[in-house]
Amino acid sequence: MSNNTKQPSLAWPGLIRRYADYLPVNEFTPIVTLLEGNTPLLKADSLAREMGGDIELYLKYEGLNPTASFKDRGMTMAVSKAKERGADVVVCASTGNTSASAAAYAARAGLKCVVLLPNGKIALGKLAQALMYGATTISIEGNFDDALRIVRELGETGQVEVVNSVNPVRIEGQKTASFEVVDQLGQAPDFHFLPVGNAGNITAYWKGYKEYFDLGISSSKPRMFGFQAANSAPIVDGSPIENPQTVATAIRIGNPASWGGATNAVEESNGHIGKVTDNEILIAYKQLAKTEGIFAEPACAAPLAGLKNCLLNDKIPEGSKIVVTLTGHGLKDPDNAINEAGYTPAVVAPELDAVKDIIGL
Ligand code: AN7
Repeated sequence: MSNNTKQPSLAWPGLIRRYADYLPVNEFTPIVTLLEGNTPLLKADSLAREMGGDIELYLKYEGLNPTASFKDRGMTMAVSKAKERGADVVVCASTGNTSASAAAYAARAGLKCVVLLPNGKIALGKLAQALMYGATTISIEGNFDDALRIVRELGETGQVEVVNSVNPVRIEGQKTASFEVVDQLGQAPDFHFLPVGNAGNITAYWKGYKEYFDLGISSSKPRMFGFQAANSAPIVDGSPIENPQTVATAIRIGNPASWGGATNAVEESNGHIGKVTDNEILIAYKQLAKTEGIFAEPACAAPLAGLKNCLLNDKIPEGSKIVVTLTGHGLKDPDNAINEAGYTPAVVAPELDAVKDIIGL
């Protein structure tokens, strides 16, 4: 694999080319990319102060990927490998973001894409993406876990390529987020917080941190702290949940495929897996946007709410460097945004004085 030395030095080549040495690709892999990765790591001093923590807080803003979620990291790998193997059709089950990403990368690769979605529980922006990118969209009268079960069965026919994170190359792509955090910070953080749904991402982050450590690129590894929504918290509660519910539809998952990966990350890193209520999620969701000017979808607020609770319980030593992954963009879910922010515009005559009255000038 060449590192594409012809690129001008400032051009980001996409994460496969950037991290090719650490990924299962070779010179014959057809790289399907939308130049994903290289997302900002934003220092969040105001939010840290509001949370009452004497901490160094950084936000890894994955909403700035090409389809506006972290899923693009795994999908550039999954679709590239599918193309390398000569697949014609990629298939996934999804709470929304995986389907948006799979549909985009399949379109880019000229492959067919089929997505299975839990009927009525998909944020509007994600559905719009899957439709616009031309995926065949099937609504399952059930939840994500039902959809994933069917996708696994489809995979066993050998006629389609499954691009859920049960496909190990998805995890390979997603681990590059940890590489970026270390490259951006100059070291690993003390703690890494993230939301947990199907548990692929916490598995991938931990793999990435371990690999950079084993290669001597970083000299420490973070403690991994994952958060589920209270009524969709099978790992915290210790058994699968038949009918998971949460306002954070991205993580409305009752039987995570990478359950073992998550518990392993938590055990090996001396980490923690916790749960937060929908009310705590919605408070943190609004607080992030108002305090930092960063709009992330509700699932991203789960680790922020979790961090607040950890600070209240004195679980975090003073001065700790903490990274929180904001996994998806706020525009994905306009319904929750408008419901939470409230939309009660002052409707006035089209005159300067009327507007000045409202402003109080
Ligand atoms: C914004 O799209 O499972 O624990 O089907 O969209 O790796 O599952 C999405 C998950 C966190 C949880 N934040 O990550 C799907 C899907 C956002 C997400 C998660 C998801 P995992």
